[in-house]
Amino acid sequence: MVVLSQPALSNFLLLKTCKPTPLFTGIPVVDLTDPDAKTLIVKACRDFGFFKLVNHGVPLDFMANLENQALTFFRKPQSDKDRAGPPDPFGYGSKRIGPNGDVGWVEYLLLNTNPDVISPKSLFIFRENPQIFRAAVEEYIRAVKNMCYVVLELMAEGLGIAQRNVLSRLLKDEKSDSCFRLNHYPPCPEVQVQALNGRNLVGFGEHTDPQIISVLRSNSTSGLQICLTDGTWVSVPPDQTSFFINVGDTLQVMTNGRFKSVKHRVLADTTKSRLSMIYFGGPPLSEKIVPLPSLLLKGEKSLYKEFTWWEYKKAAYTSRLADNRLGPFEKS
Ligand code: GA4
Repeated sequence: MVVLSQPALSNFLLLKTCKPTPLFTGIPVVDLTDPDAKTLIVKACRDFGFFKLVNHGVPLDFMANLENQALTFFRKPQSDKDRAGPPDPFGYGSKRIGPNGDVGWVEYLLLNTNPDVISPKSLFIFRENPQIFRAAVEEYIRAVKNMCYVVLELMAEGLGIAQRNVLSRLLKDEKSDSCFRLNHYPPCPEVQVQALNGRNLVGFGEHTDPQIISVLRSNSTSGLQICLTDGTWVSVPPDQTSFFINVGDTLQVMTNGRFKSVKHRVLADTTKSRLSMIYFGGPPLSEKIVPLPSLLLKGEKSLYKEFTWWEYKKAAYTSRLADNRLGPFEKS
């Protein structure tokens, strides 16, 4: 990976670049109305830690509305947007990701998914057109959460677990520590395209998501890449009508490594802007993260030390994006 240091791009950032790869045609697709959905979900989570979900039942209007509202926010003058920051962790952020020096060609809004907790900053985010933007976020999140419960219940069934809600209960819990992110990747500046020499700016560097599950929807601009189990990076063909589901680190532990949290990253486009919205479903802070007992075969031991979601999250926030965050929690 080449490091590009261009004062014209920014006077303080070292932005990475990356070679785009051809669009991959092998992404598993799960139709939520298919009687076989549970089997296909489990297979995709084992083989890829990732799949595309179609016939999901979330109205396309909800996606389009939120996309429009988000773009209205991101088109505001920088000084207006900055008043909704910094992201500590919720609020508006630009180029800096997390607290430990990661950067990317991205601006974003990180929000709590609990509508009862309205921080002064989110009040600011929603200040202009409050009803419209806030309602669009809430309507979208409500629908995506419900769909996500269905996916997690099918997943439990597919894993042969009698207690269908063993995973979904963690997200349904009123103390569920879930969050929501709107990412805007502006096109790479015209003057820089030549300097990039066929490479793209990294919008969001490679990482795995710490939570149980992530549900992503983007506009029709490509950029998302996932890392296959053999280490190859492939580009995910965008589909604005579908969702992309990621296995997170917590689900990897709860399945004792049967599912792998998928490494992914986003490259900025040279001409089009990319807008993505991601719901990160996490458990309550006090939840002990251990393999699901009903999944363990006779004599099978946990591959991981015991920890709570709070302990994992604390450790995650002292890590860099590309770190192997589960490493220190693996039993030697
Ligand atoms: C990755 C997944 C989610 O976007 C996120 C990210 C968080 C942040 O942007 O503040 C983190 C990153 C994410 C993992 C490691 C830490 C925390 C940035 C970072 C360097 C909101 C999350 O929960 O973890």
